[in-house]
Amino acid sequence: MAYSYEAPVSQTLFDRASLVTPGGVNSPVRAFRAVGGTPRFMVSGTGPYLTDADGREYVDLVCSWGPMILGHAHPEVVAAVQDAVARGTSFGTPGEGEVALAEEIVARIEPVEQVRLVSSGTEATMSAIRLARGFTGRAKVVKFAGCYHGHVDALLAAAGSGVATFGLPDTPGVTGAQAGDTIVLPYNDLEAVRAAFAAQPGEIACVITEASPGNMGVVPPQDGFNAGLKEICAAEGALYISDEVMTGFRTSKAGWYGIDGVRPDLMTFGKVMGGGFPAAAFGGRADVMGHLAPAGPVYQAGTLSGNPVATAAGLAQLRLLDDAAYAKVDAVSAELRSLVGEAFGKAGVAHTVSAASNMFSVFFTEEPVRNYEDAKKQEAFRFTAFFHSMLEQGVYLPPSAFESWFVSTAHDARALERIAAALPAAARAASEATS
Ligand code: KE4
Repeated sequence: MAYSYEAPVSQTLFDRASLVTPGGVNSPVRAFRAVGGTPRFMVSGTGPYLTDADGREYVDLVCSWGPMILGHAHPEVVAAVQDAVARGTSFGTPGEGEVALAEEIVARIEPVEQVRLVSSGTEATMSAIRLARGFTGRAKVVKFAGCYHGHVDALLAAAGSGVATFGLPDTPGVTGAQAGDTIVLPYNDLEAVRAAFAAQPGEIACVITEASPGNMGVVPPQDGFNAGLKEICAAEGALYISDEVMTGFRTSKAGWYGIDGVRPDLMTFGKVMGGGFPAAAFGGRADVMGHLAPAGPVYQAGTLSGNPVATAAGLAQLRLLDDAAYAKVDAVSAELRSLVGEAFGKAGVAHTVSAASNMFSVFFTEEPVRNYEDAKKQEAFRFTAFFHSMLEQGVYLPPSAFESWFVSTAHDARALERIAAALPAAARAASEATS
């Protein structure tokens, strides 16, 4: 597909990057492989805007995949970082900032009695899985197709042939042994979960789920699903792990837990809690967390865990996220969802705007989307045409139909007007697209 708008400086940078880094990127989704074209190399961000290496400004609807809930370069977050960095960047010792961030998380999220800071969401989920296995003495892990929990070997598994069969490696490099203890089930299917436990009684250490999935597009848990997972895990002696790396501190002050009130045994966090820096966490029941080294036998560690600059950024951001901030993000998301639905409606494009709190995405189908199989049935080629029309008009969407869109408190009327102005032509491009 030829794109009328080229990005010569980004292309030159991409050519350079591709010589020294696989695929030219440090995280695959950034390479635009799902939509084609030249990945935009961004040089700065302010509020709801990003500017690329060719000097083009975009309204940003990725927000660094969730973290930038206050917009880019928020002055109070920048000031907190500048203050911290001037006093040194890493000491490899305990510090007051990591205590304060841990206290902030514990204060906000009642099921989190103790928390351990790490540097990425992947580290958080990997550690939570290990802790669940160490605490229960069991090996098996249940996850759901379409849910992404970072590039953890045990969680890069595809569904086996049947409900209770072992997971299969979903990528080269993950061994059968690493995936073999993972059971991959259809999302929103409690019967499948019950069947898996019945087939392997006493062997499943935990069930891990995105609290409200955003990595297959936004596919919310159906009523009672998360409560059902909690109930089954409690009855079976397994731990219920809610992955709130994406939803945490975004969908409410207490993340998705603040919405459904289902009490996990362990939770994972990332993105928003780092204020744009590498800071993530896992936490939950004190009796479970107490098994973690050095208090207990389950080993886990990290050179930059609780980094003083990262914790300063995360604390500054969380302390600014009061009820008014969440009301603003929710309102911006609701207005944008309405604009998007109206544009696709007028263009006669079959679509579903799927929302979970202020996270949302668009599926190019009007059939219900309850799981990954449903999501894959959409006419994703229409997203490609839509994406590039929006990009050419100065709106930066996630470069995949299977990702969540993100907004911030900084997305003001001017930013929404720029998005609204771009939507009609982009919706028409989606309508005229052919597979
Ligand atoms: P990180 O290791 O990328 O910090 O977090 C992994 C992770 C864990 N759990 C959930 C629910 C997540 O969404 C993620 C990461 N999300 C992706 C966006 N789909 C990050 C973007 C990327 O991979 O570059």
